[in-house]
Amino acid sequence: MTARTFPPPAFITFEGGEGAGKSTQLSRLQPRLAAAGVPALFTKEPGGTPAGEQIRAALLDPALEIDPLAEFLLYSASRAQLVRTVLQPALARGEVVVCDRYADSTLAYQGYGRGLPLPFLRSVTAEATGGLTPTLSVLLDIDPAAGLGRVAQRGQKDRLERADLAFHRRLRAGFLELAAADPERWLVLDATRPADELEADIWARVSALLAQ
Ligand code: Z5A
Repeated sequence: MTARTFPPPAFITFEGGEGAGKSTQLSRLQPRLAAAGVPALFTKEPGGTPAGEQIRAALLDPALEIDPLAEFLLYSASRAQLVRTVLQPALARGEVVVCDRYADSTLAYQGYGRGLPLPFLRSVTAEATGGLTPTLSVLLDIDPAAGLGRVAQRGQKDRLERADLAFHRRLRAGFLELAAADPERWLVLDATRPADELEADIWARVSALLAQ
């Protein structure tokens, strides 16, 4: 019997503003990978570990005022824990890792959004990630007014959803700039298109990556 050869480990991230449809597309990618027999680990940032979930609760608590530098370091702490205890071990086991947000969210939100210097963010992020960079990043791009409109029905807003529209416009422009600087890594999709079409485009790119 011929041994089954699995694709090489790949690290795929989903990025975008609020309400862009990341969770929707992640929940569609998961069964497709499973049906293809690809061992995959799905996780998210901030969070994905017991320590990270506690950090997440603080970061998204609307009652807490958190200084931008402290906020950045908390995202980095959650990421350092996730990379070392979850992502690297899964990749070492040969699994495909799919993460809802990763370091590019830091550059977009804390850099372009909050105004912290990008070289400083990149330097600390390189330490936190140990240099682990995504193979593929899917950017679901949406006008912030539309994205925030989609999530408005959810009730109480978290700390970042309460930030003003100008903040969300800056981070959207940031994501687009990051993607334009590294087109090989990024798949940029218009997130206002029907979810079925987006799912098909994402699967086409992911299956091509796994076939390489
Ligand atoms: N953050 C940061 O600042 N720095 C960092 O380094 C990191 C994160 C890692 C995490 O929040 C917060 O942390 C986030 C950035 C910040 N900001 N905030 N707030 P989160 O994990 O709670 O939330 P999120 O990542 O922003 O996800 P979200 O708001 O839940 O949105 P989503 O997952 O992208 O969307 P969705 O839940 O799939 O869809 C939203 C709605 O749109 C829902 O009703 C869907 O049915 C609908 N939808 C989805 N797709 C479509 C299409 N194609 N057409 C029409 N309607 C659609």
